[in-house]
Amino acid sequence: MTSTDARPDRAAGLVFPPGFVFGAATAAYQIEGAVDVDGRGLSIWDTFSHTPGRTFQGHTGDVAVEHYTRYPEDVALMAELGLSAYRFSVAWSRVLPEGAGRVEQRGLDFYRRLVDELLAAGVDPWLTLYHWDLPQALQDRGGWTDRDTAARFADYAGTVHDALGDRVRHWSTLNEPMCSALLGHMSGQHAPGLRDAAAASRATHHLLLGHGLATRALRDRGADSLGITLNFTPMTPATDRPEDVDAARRLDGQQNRMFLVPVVTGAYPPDVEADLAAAGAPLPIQDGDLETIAAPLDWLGVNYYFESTVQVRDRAPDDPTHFIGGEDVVELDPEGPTTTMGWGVSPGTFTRLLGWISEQAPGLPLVITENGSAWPDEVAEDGAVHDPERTDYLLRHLEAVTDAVAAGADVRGYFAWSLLDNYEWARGYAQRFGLVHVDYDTQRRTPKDSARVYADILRRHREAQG
Ligand code: IFM
Repeated sequence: MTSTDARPDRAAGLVFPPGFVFGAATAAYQIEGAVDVDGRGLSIWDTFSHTPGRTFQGHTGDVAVEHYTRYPEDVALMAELGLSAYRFSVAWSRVLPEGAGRVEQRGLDFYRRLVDELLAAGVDPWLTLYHWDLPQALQDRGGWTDRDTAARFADYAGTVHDALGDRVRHWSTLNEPMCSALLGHMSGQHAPGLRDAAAASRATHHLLLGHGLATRALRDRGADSLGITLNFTPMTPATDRPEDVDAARRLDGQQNRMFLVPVVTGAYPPDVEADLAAAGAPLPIQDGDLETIAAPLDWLGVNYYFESTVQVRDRAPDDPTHFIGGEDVVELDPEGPTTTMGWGVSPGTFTRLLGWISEQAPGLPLVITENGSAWPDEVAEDGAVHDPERTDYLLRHLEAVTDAVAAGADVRGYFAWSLLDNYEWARGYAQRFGLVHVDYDTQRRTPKDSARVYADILRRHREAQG
């Protein structure tokens, strides 16, 4: 039996709880383009992507996939695929071009139009306030290393809710603050491109503080479906040598626990606080911050792609670590097939991760806000995009979710990353994560085979609900 023949059976075996939400996700800078229209201010990603040497072949998000003008076509695609929800982010610098103060109504109007289009198509909007694109004006005042940015983020959250709160129910504060803090300030692989442990530690705390303050601002306005989106990479030691076991503890601390634990318990893990202090980069905690950070949530967004195996070893000098004090640790190349990102495929780890998160955050529903894979997709002679690897990845990870649910995890939804091929940050347009292929010369959209399989799973789920 070929894998194509096997697909319908695998899809039929996937049974999800009643009310389970199925969607796809994107982020503003990765898809919108139109960076200089309707009064949009610059963001740190405009600056970073236009700095020579920072991104693959100098790629920028200037054009991206022109979602800013093509959103009606994209919403129609979502409806065609039967998505019940769409997760997108708002570009802060469209709404507040200087990051604070003057509100640009034309920027808000774009999101009003988008949301109205979604609602008319029967697709529930899930809005993320911050997916890495800090207004450059705030970066010029210190960005996330400056405590004031947390307060500005809460003001921005209130402004967006005042404009869209009547029609958007589901709100996420931050997407993957680990990447903003550590890839942005420690390894410098993301905007703003710093390599400074103290800055990374300060950014970590101020992002989390911003999350807490924004949560309060949204609650004050009546929001009742609020979450934060964290990215998890389980860390396994390569050997049972004590130094490798400790390396896995350290990286797990900063990748996974440093963000989850304060949000759900109101305290940083003591070992992580100690590691950062020992590296000369203590967290700049002030009285009351942790209580703010632990503001109650309605759900936790979980992003999962791959697992990592780590070992104490010399790093190449041109390979900066994401982790504070992690200069002596290497993440090994995965065994087995990898995606074009070089990431391995580990659905079983996903099931175990969801169990672990459920233990850390008892009573908090989980929503898979991102999961997906990049492959070398092309439009075939028959006009279709055959992506058996992505289809297999999707099916295996959906199976992993059902396994986690069967084991007791309270998972309420799944958003595939991504709806469309798009701008993969420093990796540019070379990485295709979409369920829908985009020809970057013509902007033509073509649903891949994986999109059809996903649509089939969603249709079965709807029919099972009656
Ligand atoms: O494209 C990114 C997204 O912006 C955040 N999560 C991971 C994805 C794939 O790298």
